[in-house]
Amino acid sequence: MQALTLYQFELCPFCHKVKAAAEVKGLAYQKVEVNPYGKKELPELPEGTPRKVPVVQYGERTVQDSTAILDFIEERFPDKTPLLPKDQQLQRKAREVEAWVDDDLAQVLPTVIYGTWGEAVKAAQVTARTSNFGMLQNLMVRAGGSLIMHQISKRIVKRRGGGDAHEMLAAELDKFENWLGDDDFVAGPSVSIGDVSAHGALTCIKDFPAYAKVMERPRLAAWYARVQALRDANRVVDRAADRAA
Ligand SMILES: N[C@@H](CCC(=O)N[C@@H](CS)C(=O)NCC(=O)O)C(=O)O
Repeated sequence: MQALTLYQFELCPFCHKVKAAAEVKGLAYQKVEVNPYGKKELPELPEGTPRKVPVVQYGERTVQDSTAILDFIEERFPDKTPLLPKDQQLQRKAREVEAWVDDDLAQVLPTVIYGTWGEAVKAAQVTARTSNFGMLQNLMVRAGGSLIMHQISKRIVKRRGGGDAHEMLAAELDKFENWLGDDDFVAGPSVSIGDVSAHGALTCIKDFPAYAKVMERPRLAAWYARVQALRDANRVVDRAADRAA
């Protein structure tokens, strides 16, 4: 199978959603890191559509938006670890969890990555390690990106009524744990788009202190390890083909 090409930012929760889905399904992908200033690496996109990551290319198809991308790969590769439950009620729940990841979890995560100046500096260091850019460009992109994200995080916290970013994340995780209950996966007996969306988004904070808080929750930690095991078992990453930006 030809690899998917994923245009991404390393610390973007929506891009991590796509990586989690591709890995659980056993689809090879190559990453192209996009410079947030100018985003020149992006392929041609239809006029009037947002120039945001993730974007996936597969053959002639270019797909934007993580939810549309997950639908596309599900449609294109239905037999590889199906992520959409056949049961309509379970499917609705899986989609509901995915929508919560997009609208709530992915919004709150930057606030614990970049919320304080200390966290923003740490974020610049983490992304610097994973970058394909040259040294000077890397420094500018990462430090500048962290600065902007720090401002954005302050706005997100304000928009959500203020308060502590880590408490906001805890409230969102409570919601997920309620959905999960004592089950292995969030929408029925098998892994679904709900699980890969939440798992992918949480992967974003793996190198940050907030991750330890997630892992203090036994049921959540067990679920995280369960989905991780599927990603690890099925992953086919075409790392050699990762293109420098
Ligand atoms: N609804 C989109 C959201 C994508 C999104 O917000 N991406 C951010 C990065 S996390 C982005 O590309 N921002 C760049 C910009 O707005 O200029 C999805 O699910 O893919």
